[in-house]
Amino acid sequence: MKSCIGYCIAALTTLFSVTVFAADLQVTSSWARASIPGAANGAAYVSMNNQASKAKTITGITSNVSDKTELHEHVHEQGMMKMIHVPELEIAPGESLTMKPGGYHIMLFNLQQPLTSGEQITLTFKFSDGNSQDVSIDVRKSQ
Ligand SMILES: [Cu+2]
Repeated sequence: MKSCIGYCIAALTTLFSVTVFAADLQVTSSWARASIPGAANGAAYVSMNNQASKAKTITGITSNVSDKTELHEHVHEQGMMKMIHVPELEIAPGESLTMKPGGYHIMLFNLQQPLTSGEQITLTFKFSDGNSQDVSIDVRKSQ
């Protein structure tokens, strides 16, 4: 019993330190929208805080459920709401990136199968420093 507790604490400590070391960006909230029947594309929202001492620049996103994945932003243009692809986005040290419907979001193009409430998908963020970070997110009907 005692050795088990010791082992578990050691395992937890290792896990914790590895997580803190690897994750410059701490995910503060995340979800993906459950698919409407027949929809080819999906949307995901991942808010994160840059805990590194340097700026982090997102240069690309991939997912395990779509052919193509892009970071998008909504902009108003001549009275119209329009989505634009954001190829790169810098997050300054200590700053947060907030994604939400009508703002920054991740587009999942050509879903391999509909996203179902309760399942998890994995997004991989790629950064300009060559690092990448996997984020598992829950599929829900709404926020
Ligand atoms: Cu979009």
